[in-house]
Amino acid sequence: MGQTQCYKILSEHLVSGELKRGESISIKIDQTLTQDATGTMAYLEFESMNLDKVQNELAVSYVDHNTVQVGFENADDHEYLRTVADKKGVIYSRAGNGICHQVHLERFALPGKTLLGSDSHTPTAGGIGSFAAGAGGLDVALAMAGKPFSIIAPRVVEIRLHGKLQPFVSAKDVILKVLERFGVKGNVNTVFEYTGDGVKTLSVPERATIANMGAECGVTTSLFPSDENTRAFLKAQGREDGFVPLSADDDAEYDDLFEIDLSSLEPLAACPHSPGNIKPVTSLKGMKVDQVLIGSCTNSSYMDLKRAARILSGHHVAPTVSLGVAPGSREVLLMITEDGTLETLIKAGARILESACGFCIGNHQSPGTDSVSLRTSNRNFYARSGTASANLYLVSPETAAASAITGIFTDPRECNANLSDITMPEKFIIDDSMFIMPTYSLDIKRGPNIGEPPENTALPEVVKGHAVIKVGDKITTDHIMPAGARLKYRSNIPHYAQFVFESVDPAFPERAKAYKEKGESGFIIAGNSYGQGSSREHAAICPMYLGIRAVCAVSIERIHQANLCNFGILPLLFENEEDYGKIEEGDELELLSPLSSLSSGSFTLRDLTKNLDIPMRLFASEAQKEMLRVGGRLNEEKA
Ligand code: MIC
Ligand code: SF4
Repeated sequence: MGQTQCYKILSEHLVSGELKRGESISIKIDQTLTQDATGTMAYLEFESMNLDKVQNELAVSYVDHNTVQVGFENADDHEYLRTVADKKGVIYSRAGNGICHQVHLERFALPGKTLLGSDSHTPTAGGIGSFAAGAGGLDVALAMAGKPFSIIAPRVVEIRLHGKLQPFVSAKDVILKVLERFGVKGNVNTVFEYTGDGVKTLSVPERATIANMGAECGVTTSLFPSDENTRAFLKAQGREDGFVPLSADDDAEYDDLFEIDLSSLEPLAACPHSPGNIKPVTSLKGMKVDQVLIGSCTNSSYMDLKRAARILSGHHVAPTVSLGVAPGSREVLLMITEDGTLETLIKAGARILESACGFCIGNHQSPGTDSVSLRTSNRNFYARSGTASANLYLVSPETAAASAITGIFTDPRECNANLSDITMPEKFIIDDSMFIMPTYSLDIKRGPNIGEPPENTALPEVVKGHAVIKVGDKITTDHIMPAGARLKYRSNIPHYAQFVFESVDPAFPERAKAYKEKGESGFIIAGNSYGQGSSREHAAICPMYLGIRAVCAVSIERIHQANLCNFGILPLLFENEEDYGKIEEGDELELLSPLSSLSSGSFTLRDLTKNLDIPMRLFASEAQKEMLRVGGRLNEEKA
């Protein structure tokens, strides 16, 4: 039987375990990336491992998430990141250089390599044929320490592309189609592998858009073959020597197949408040639009901006619309400056934003009350924009630009612009001057906002307390740990912990702390797909800091499950889904014999208020059980 591309890369990187679907395996990580919002914690964790320098092939630290710098905290974070990178042998990508995934694709990602990043959209590099996964900061710190990364050998779903996209229909519409089919839950331990004759009609940046939003389905990663288009992209980036051809064998066996005829696709939109809530743009036509934002790691490449500008050319943004454009990288900004695209955007009334995450993470550009915001980004979770009442629609740059002109949701196929000559350039403008190479000599600077990596205690013999909160389905890490205005506290856990579940129940932190002070263990009760979205390990660290010892859920997403184990919080799943409905917030709960249950993986949750015994299953590998016993991975490393 032939091999999938995924299993080819995995077998070359296998360190332990049997490469069989569903088995626990560990793989060697070649490259790592961090970004500032998860990076400070990752480097504090790396420092606690007492190694002189990073041990993996290439480690890059990007500053892209929080560059707003209201107050001293962000700037202090950046100084810590710059100096710790220098000391430990990490390349530092300065603020202004662009969004980690876009820049990594341009300058470092390579076919056949493994990449682990402390950001859930790290799979963007799957567009160039890297096996690229997102993880919590601690897992990335361990990879920088040369330790292998553990995953479940995934199911591989073939997504076979046929034909060619019609004008004004783009890569974003392809991934929205995939999201329509697979949704945002139930795809854990899965890899999407793109095949078929349609693949060769897509350039690497377009493939990257598709691979980027596989994260919204919850897959481990997405992969495109490495072919002549990959070679052309690497050549245009002056990196052709990194090219290797790579694809699945013709007789590779997949676990599932989804076929897409690219030529029959139409413009789509993900509607509030989930990237999986897909509708055709034709069904939304005419809806008033207040804000349009083009950018983010999904759609901020040179061609994305050029197509948007071509549609905007000769027009002006509607008086009722605010249009913002954030180029994905300094390279993209240089390219659009040189060829006049920037001028077209400015003349059309666009507000040019910094090459950074910015609006996508709710750092700025919060829309008005009850407004409609069209964005080319990848997440429209409730309250992520900073305005809870706003309605966010995720669309292609073409749909965004067309709607910015009219002020209403507009099908871009109604535009009369000609986009047919917009193709990937043969040469990009290469300027690496915003990367700082390590000298191993600087003293590490720590401002007052930089704390210590927090530690948990070993699993106690008695785990008893209250259901501190009960939440429903699809609780995202944005619900658990808000970013936006709170992002600047990422390096200060006691302060950041005051905002856990802010948009769901602002009284949660006080309640959790009060129980903790009485010596109790806290419980979170959750529905399906708990912890979807970001890789932020703060969604485990801060609840841990507030005394949470167990999350009892119907299902938990992959990265969040790993983060819970890394910080000693038990991820428990209901054996019988209907038991979720029997527990109420405030119920007194106890886990019977937690230490022996940890070994067997079968727990009994006693609801002392309701006088009920509820069977629970531990969602953890053998290696994770050990972390849970000692109170987290850092304790394990120190032992
Ligand atoms: C996101 O898009 O949600 C983020 C912000 O990039 C996160 C990382 C973070 O919370 O710092 C992610 O995707 O992992
Ligand atoms: Fe940044 Fe948004 Fe991409 Fe996350 S999804 S890395 S916040 S641009």
